[in-house]
Amino acid sequence: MHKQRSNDTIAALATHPNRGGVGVIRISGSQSTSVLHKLAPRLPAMLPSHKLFFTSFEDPSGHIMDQGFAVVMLAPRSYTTENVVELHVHGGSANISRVLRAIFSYGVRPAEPGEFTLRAFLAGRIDLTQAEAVMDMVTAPTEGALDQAFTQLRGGLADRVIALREAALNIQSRLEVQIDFIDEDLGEVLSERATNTLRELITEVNDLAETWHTGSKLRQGARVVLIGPPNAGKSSLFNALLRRSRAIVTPIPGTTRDYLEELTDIHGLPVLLTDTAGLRKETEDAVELAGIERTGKLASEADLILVLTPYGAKESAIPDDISADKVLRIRTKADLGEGDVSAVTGDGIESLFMRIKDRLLPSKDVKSTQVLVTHERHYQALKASEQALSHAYEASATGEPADVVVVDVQEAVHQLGLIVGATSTEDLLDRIFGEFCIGK
Ligand SMILES: Nc1nc2c(ncn2[C@@H]2O[C@H](COP(=O)(O)OP(=O)(O)OP(=O)(O)O)[C@@H](O)[C@H]2O)c(=O)[nH]1
Ligand SMILES: [Mg+2]
Repeated sequence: MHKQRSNDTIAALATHPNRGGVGVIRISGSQSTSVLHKLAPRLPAMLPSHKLFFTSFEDPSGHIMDQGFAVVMLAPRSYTTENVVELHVHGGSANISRVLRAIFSYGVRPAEPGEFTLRAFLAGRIDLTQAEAVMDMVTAPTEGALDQAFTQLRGGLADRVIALREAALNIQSRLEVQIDFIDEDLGEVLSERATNTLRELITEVNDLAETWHTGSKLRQGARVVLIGPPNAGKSSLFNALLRRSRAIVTPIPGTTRDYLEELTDIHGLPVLLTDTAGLRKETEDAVELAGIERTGKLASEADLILVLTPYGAKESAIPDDISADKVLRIRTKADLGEGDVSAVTGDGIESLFMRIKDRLLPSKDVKSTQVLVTHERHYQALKASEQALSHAYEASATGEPADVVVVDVQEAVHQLGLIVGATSTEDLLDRIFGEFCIGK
């Protein structure tokens, strides 16, 4: 995808077409300023950097298309570190297409998804975790997710990973020195020190890796499924948790046939909430049976399953294949008697939000601005480096020679380097930047 890593000039709309009064078009590359002067010939020839100018924009035939603002950001003080021009034009899609067409007619090519950010990464202005955070900033569904993205964008995770990689590199170079050592005694002292440092490093890598269980839920959201017998009040509670009337509620058992999914925000945590068809064994209704089958599948994929039992009924059965540690039992219809929540009065809803959040985020008191691992890619690389370091530790503790131990330490350095992009492959970059939207 990013085969041409050349210095050609690229352009794209950076905002969403038709969704705003203003559309921002970004041009990056050595030709960007000369293209601006073709588009806006009335601008002074020498434009100061980082200053906004009001101007009109012309197509190649000299016809005035639009008027708006233009700003030049000269290298290296720009997003990509190249010469960048940004145009603020009217945001309609017809207008934007026409201005872009004029830009492309001057030899500029359309930017690929994530290509501006890729250039910022290749120029060393940001590392890979920061590049990934750019996209997270754009897609974050809740403020909690947003805080995490911003922490990562400012280099919170990169700093931690770089420090771990430095520590591993230190051990590696100590081992490399040792390989050439003739003096056996000094070699042994070094080896003992390396073993101790390895043990500390393994703990640190593991501590960071384990924050993924919280971080992934903050970024991607958690799945919470409501199950229970017909008429248990699932759809009513679903609506109460969403704070709006989304699902149909009736006194007729079997009202919900298919499942309903909605994203909600529980104290900053994005939660995909699912209302399901009531579970009853004796039904012969084909639609209801299909719904019940789906409920089982949804429950098996959920992070948390709310099992509802209405006031006065005997405890609802839990399907066999559901693990107990994912279950939170709730007594509904508390306005009629003893219970946890009432969808009618709203009693117990706030404390249910807290209970759901506590169950989903295993580490209590986690601040959303704390450094957490939010991407599976980072988690996998941390785990791989932890494993390599553990191998090295065992080899070192059992007196293996330095040239054996060093191989695993090198692997750990490599894995940590993949996270920040100190080492990267074309494949990896394509995978990461291919998920970006155009214009970022
Ligand atoms: N008093 C009282 N009634 C409730 C409460 N929650 C639900 N109900 C009533 O119970 C009946 C069933 O509610 P639903 O929310 O449709 O139940 P459900 O579990 O989704 O039922 P199915 O979709 O048929 O499986 C309706 O008549 C609701 O008005 C509650 O908290 N208090
Ligand atoms: Mg229902």
